[in-house]
Amino acid sequence: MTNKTTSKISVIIPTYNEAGNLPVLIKNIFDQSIQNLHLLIIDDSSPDGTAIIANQLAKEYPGKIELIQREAKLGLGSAYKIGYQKAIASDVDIVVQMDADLSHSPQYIPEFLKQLDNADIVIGSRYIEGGKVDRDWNLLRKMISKLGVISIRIVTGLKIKDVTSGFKAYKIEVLKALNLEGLKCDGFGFQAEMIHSCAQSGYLIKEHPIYFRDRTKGKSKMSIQIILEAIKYLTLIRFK
Ligand SMILES: Nc1nc2c(ncn2[C@@H]2O[C@H](COP(=O)(O)OP(=O)(O)O)[C@@H](O)[C@H]2O)c(=O)[nH]1
Ligand SMILES: [Mg+2]
Repeated sequence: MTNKTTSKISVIIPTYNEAGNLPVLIKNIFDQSIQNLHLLIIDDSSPDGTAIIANQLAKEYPGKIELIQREAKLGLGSAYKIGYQKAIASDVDIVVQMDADLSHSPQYIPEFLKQLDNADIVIGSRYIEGGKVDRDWNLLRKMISKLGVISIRIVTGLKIKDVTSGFKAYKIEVLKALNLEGLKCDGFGFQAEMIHSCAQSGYLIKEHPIYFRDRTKGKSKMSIQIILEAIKYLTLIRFK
């Protein structure tokens, strides 16, 4: 159904304090010269003025960037949901989602789009052959990430290797069919919840190797609350 030359692509980018990263990210995305590609930035009133930067960029790339500004930090999961709903309502064929902190390289977007010819969802994966986490991650950081991924795989029974990746591409049909309101997590658990729902609905999910580079500007919003939330909801899912 999706035709490469005419497909409308929306890249959803949630931001919180990413003023230093956004200009580089956006230039890198448009440097990929992907036809009919639009950006949807969802900013939660970042105190560092990310929205001001986003508005300036929207002027530099007329008609290509839309900014949704929310009045408070309402979380990653709900930012994605708004982005998906917006894409569904605006004739989009393919949704790509990525972080704004340059951990997800736009060079992979064309590769994801190609993979969607034979899949419903593509996951940018750090944990399949060819994928890698930042070479500067120390052993503890690697272990925590791996432990998270493995626990989620055990709890959900998912066969996917990188269940917490936030770099993905979806055919719009998938997002239209999912019960987005039924998703409860707001942090990185949201990624696993989404993939779990997609797998349960029988969609074809492919992993594509990526190199995950650490952010050099700004701070991670990962917190112990986000980890606990993921554990709680995924346990509920398992025993439902
Ligand atoms: N709109 C919005 N974006 C968020 C929120 N929390 C994180 N983000 C963005 O989501 C992406 C991933 O967050 P990040 O802090 O890099 O998480 P990490 O990579 O797991 O450490 C980045 O683009 C953040 O700016 C939030 O509450 N609201
Ligand atoms: Mg990050």
